Amino acid sequence: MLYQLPLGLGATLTFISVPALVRGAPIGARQREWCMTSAMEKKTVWGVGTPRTLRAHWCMHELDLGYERRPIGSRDGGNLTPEYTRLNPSQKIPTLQDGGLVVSESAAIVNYVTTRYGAGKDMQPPADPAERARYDMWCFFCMMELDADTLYVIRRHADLHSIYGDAPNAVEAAKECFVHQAAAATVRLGSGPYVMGTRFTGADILLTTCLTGAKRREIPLPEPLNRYLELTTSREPYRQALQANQPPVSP
Ligand SMILES: N[C@@H](CCC(=O)N[C@@H](CS)C(=O)NCC(=O)O)C(=O)O
Repeated sequence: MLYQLPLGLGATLTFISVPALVRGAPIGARQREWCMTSAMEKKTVWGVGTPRTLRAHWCMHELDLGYERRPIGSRDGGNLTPEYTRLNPSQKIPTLQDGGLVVSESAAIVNYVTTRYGAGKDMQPPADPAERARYDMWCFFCMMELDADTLYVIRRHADLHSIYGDAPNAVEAAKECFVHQAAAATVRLGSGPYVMGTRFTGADILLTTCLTGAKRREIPLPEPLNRYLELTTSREPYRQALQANQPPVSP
């Protein structure tokens, strides 16, 4: 078992439990590296201006992690440079660098950051396998059913139709699909208030950023999801992340 002790100023001391050492549990090279690395390591978030980049900024702000911001956009060529392509060959944003570690995929970033640094704020994904399954269900549901399968189809074939082609039927079907899946989310959320119950987790970052995307496209949401959004988007770290996610003002 690993424990994290916040030391203030963003530093965290990580140590392994005495019983594990007494039992002679082998500490793998990765785990040792994990133990030795502190929250003081340089962190960089690449990417601004989209709900997917917002996820990365939001989890960093929730956990008060200092980081450098590299404000590249998805359509300004910043994602196509050799420097960025070396970090993320898919040339998509966001990407996180944490010391020597590079993580892409917005949900993976949220889950990495909250797993590694979330203990102090009770934001770690659950350790219990059944609870973890419920947490994973939310994460994959948000990424597949609400994001890739619906919002991103709308993004490509409505907002970016000049690049990806007009597909009005696909856009309409994606909107209907979102409405259907939002109804499922409402049932699963129950009385919440957060997706995992009383504590705010990375899964809430994923759900919120999908729901705000739907609202921007005027997809109607059930009232409980509107109330949920009021709760999650009134968090100070969300507001800070919105600022951090702003593209640079052109001269
Ligand atoms: N599954 C990825 C999707 C990332 C993604 O699609 N990013 C868009 C901006 S929202 C992008 O970089 N698009 C550039 C392109 O398609 O060329 C994630 O969640 O991080």
